[in-house]
Amino acid sequence: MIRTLSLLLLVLGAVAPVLADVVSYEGASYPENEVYGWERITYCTPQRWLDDGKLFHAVEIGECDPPPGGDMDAYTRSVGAFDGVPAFFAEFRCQTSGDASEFVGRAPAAFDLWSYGPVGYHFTVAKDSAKLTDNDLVTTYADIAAGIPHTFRIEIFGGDWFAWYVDGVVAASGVPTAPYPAYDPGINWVASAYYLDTTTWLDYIRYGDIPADASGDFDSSGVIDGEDFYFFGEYFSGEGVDAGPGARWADFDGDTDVDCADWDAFQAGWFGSASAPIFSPCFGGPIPTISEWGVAIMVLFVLTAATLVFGVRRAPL
Ligand SMILES: [Ca+2]
Ligand SMILES: [Ca+2]
Ligand SMILES: [Ca+2]
Repeated sequence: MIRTLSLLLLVLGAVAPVLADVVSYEGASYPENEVYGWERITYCTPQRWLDDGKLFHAVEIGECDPPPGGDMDAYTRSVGAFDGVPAFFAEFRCQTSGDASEFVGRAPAAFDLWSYGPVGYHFTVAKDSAKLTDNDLVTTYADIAAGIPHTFRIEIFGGDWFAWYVDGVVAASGVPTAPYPAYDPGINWVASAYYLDTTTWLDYIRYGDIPADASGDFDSSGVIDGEDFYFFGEYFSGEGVDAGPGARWADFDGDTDVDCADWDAFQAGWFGSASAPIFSPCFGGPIPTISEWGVAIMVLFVLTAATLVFGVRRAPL
């Protein structure tokens, strides 16, 4: 009873969703706090701050040792809860001022799916280039436009197939050496300086089971409810705009966009006796922010406390 109550209070105190089969970091607070549960590892004196749902890093060289190598701000956590799942994804959005010459030092920004076995996927991102080193140590580079954020995504189907997407376009694919997640797997986000000072920001990291197409069920919980609502807004693209591979679950009519026609289907499938919340873009207002969303469905969290306890088990805090 005490554990149930403490979990409920933890959820009510948060503005971040706690999901059953997806884990998300949305930049509303620092990753290592009690809601998100990452472990932070730093070297020298990295600076960081939060602004508008994003985690900013400023890393410099020369304050502790002469280069190469300088400030590092790293975050890690296990993804062992997803060992053996048949279809796994990880997706993050970021922007950095760092140069691709920093790649030699695994800088300026890095995202790793690692393990103690033969399989791993390592992303390195600069202002105008991204690099993927897959489990066969094959390296792929992708040019990206400087000065704007980019979305990186990987989908892994056991030991059968993986695909790496940059802004929704396949940049690399192949047959994995072995299934992943497996072999005591983990995930990292790292901002660091090797020869150059850099500013990097992270909008989100999301990973877990790939939700079923056209299901409206982002967290694969079996129902469409408040835990899916925020993400419907996140992937909403508007009529005729391809919402990308991360949004297939919200594209009910299969025409690549997530628009108000999809919203009609989403709310029609809403779970329970209560109506879906108002979704402003389909009623003439702005897209709700995560904090607005958090307040709006707080009552729903109370009513579905038992479901949330199950959710916490699959998304360890
Ligand atoms: Ca964010
Ligand atoms: Ca759901
Ligand atoms: Ca659609």
